[in-house]
Amino acid sequence: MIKGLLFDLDGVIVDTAKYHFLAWKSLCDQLGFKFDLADNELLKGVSRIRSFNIILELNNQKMSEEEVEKYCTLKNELYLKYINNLTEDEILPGVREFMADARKRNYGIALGSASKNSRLILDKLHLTDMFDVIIDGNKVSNAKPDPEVFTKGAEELGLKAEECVVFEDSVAGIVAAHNGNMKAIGVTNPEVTDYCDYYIKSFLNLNIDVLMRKVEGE
Ligand code: B16
Ligand code: MG
Repeated sequence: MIKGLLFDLDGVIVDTAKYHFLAWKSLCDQLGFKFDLADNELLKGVSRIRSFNIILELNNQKMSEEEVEKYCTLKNELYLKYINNLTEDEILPGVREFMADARKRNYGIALGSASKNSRLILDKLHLTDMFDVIIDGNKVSNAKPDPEVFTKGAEELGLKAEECVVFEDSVAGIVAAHNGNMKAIGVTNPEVTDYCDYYIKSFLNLNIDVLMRKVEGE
């Protein structure tokens, strides 16, 4: 029986991918690198450092660890300019209502995000209180598709992996859930339909009992 819900952040709760794109694009323009929306798709669910390494690979470039760190810091400064203006209006449709309903029904709720900015983002969205547990890029050493972010979430909720289900918009995140023996519900991104156990377009008007019955295959 499912007792815990593990939520990815970017692409599930809020569309911050567009701000990641603008920040990476601005950095790439400064460096004379190519970077477009198709490239940005490869960075969804991927850690900041890995993201920059993918950009370097796409541009046939190599940099020292120090330089990588320097440019990742710069990218984050550019990204935070957008995040500082984030408001509750940007919560994806139906998310707050779905989470409030899940809390009423005593599901454990955890965040499982690669982002190191997740606390700030949840605060800006006034959603921090919805979570029993927050696991993010500051708390894990292995990035998705490693399951660490979700196995830690389940552990801190006091639940077994098979008692949890993951909501994810990225292939890396769905593979991470499966690597941790958890079912994965694909959200918002049709590109993940072939990978997830069940797909929802959005949380709008989503009935949690019906969804859980489908996921548990009853
Ligand atoms: P930050 P998620 C991920 O968040 C994003 O999808 C990914 O594009 C980003 O590079 C990563 O967080 C790290 O974010 O630079 O804020 O630490 O989808 O796992 O919630
Ligand atoms: Mg995501």
